[in-house]
Amino acid sequence: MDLNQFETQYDHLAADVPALKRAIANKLMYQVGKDPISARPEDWLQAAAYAVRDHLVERWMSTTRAQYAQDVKRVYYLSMEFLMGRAFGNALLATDLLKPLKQALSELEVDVDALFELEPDAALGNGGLGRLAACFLDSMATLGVPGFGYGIRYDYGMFRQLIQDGRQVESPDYWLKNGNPWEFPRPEVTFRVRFGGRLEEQGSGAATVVRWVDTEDVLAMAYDTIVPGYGTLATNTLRLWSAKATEEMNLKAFNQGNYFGAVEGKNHSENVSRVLYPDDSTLSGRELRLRQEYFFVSASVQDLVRRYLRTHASFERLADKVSIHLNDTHPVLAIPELMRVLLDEHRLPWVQAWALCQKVFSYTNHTLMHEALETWPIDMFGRVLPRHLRIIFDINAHFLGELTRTHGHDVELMRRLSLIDESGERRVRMAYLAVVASHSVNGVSALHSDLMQQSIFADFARLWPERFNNKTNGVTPRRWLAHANPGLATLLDSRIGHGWRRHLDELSGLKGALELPGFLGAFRRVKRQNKERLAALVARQLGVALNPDALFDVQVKRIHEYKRQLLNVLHVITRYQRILAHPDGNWVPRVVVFAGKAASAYVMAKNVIRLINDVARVVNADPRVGDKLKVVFIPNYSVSLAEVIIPAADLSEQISTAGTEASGTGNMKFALNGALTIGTLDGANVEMREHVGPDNIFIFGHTTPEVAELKARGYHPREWVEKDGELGAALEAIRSGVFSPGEPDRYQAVYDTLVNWGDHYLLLADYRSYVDTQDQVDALYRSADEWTRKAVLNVAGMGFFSADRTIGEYAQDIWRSAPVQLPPLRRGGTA
Ligand code: GPQ
Repeated sequence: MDLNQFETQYDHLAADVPALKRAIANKLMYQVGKDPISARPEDWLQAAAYAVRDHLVERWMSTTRAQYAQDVKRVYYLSMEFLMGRAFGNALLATDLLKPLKQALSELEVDVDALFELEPDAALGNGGLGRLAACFLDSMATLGVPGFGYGIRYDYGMFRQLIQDGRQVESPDYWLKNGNPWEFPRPEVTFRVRFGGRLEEQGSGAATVVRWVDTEDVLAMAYDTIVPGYGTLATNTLRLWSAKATEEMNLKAFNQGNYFGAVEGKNHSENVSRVLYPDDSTLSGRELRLRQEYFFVSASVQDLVRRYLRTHASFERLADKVSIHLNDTHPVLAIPELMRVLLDEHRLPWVQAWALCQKVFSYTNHTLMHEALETWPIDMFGRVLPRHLRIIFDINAHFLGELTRTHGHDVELMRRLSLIDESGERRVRMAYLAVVASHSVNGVSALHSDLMQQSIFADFARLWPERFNNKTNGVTPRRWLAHANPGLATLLDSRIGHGWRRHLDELSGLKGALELPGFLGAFRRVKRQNKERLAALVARQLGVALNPDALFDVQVKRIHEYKRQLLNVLHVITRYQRILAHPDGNWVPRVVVFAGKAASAYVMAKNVIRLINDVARVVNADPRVGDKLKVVFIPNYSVSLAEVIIPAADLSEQISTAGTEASGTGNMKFALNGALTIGTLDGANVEMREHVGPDNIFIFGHTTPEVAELKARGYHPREWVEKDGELGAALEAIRSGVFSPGEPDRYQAVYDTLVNWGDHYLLLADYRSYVDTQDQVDALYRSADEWTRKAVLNVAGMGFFSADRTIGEYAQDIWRSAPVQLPPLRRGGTA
């Protein structure tokens, strides 16, 4: 085909205001099908989104063409979760269209800011793990890494959280109800995914052929979303799979006479992509979850093998052209699935297929917490995926055979390392399968990667030390600074230039700005404006008036016992009690902000949400307190809410028990936006302290070895209560119903968890050090310039925590992939 005819005929998209106005009006009428006279804001939003999307399409096509022409190595990032948030602002950043688009819309008499607020978040993830995947997509595109995201197009994303009478109520998030202008449906890209059935064997020994028959099938249909890079032509693809009933299912519906019954069956098979499991860092263990995991990895593996075979005649070069990265264990079934495709469909010998797997796969671990480590009962597994269970048994037999050759017949070692847990109900250990099949296993912060090799994977780390490595997490500066904090972005541009968006290390240039006249004041004014923006949101949503001069102390993240929101609450109560004791004291006014969702079945986390709301109600209504202390729980924490909350924070709470938070990424976003951190030496806090300097971060509490020692010695929470009057008083207020006068024993279980049932996460042992450190926070806040200096030094030290740095390391050390070569981006968006 003569591609030039397209080049010459295509009317290059103009980015000036009149052209954008024409484009938007055009989309409104011919794509959305609305008369401007009756168009709703939602219709204008769609029209504007289509108009902006057009500016990415040419880049997308030239990137894909270049990838093929250069036969690059492709990186497939498999993840059950992509917590993307809104797409519009990000596309405007990439295309540099924010200003002209605003102008165009206002000339069309559309309220621009209200428009952006109408876009639903793509909330296809729970928290840190899913948001990390989204930041990584952004960085892969920006660096030109030929990266594909593969995941599930859930009809319902993370639930919407309502707070009713102080309690969390979940409501479904049907984010697709107005259509999704950012996706391209690909009905022609559809794969058959098989479940159930039984195995038939022919032949024996090495020549055995296994056939998987009588399966119940589902179709996986692709939906593509453009992932724009920043400051580059390079764009990547996020391909999400949606379940569709097979033709047989449709025919059955037609022929059987039992129309409704058959359509029900069709609905049933389409349930596999219906809803995101809202469990963060816990294994749900449900069969539908296992089906979801297999559904999306099967479609992805079939798709990437087909793409490889388009340009290669054999599998010889597979490992030079393909990397498959497993984001935690959720996509680990890709391993037996690739084995199945190579063995059963392409008849490769076992040894060759297995060698390819080990070169292609790499795996990231995101937690050491026992309740999150995936294992599946053999019975269920065998019913849903009999062929894959057989392959896993074979992998295990080869692995244990090899172990015996190298380490002798050590039964205890085999029991510990086996892919099958034989203690009790037999279960498949998904994390072990990932380690055995991958050439690289990484943790997400220096501390976590060390602990991972000392704890859950200790035996494997002794066996294959070269396989284990660290890749400290990072966040994208485009969304989390340029987009979320335009005020700070403008100030940075004026002092250190524009380059930090792609080279975050350039933030270190801020150190030189510290002494410039007016800089600290300008920095403070930006923070103050962001606090006003958040205060307006809180006034609107909760009817609580916040004083923007107060210290904004913020903890936003999933509600989890190990993250210790309750420790924060204990401090709030202590502060409240101190204020009541000395109402005329010279208090530093504080606003304590909480937000976060609890898994729907996590009773203790839901209790914590209710307690926060009860404490807030009592404190905020107490006339003796006034502006000295305000407490708010902002409902429905999400990416788009984080974009408003984080830039407004003075103090960032990162207070998990040392050794429990794998990395954290919120911690990085706060510091990047000029908040000081109060935190434990946990996860990436450890490295943040090194990068911002120990004088510019508030560290408290037991360290990881101290936690271990305390537990080994025998931890008795009651002893810690008895020696600390303020701690006793705070706990007693919770227990006796000060915050739930209508139901005084409402928080008996919360109290018991801490005082009588072991205080598993050592809140009481860290309380004193935490509260004393909070006093130091107050003292520093009294000297505005000193505080601001430290805040600036936090921003200046955050260069390392760019997801671009992280992805650069993955590309170099793990994937060994080179960037696609493209002409530089010219203004106007084309090559
Ligand atoms: N994380 Cl295993 C999740 O958000 N969900 C999960 O299911 C698991 C981990 C988080 C982890 O708790 C954070 O410390 C990390 O910063 C984040 O993954 C990304 O690595």
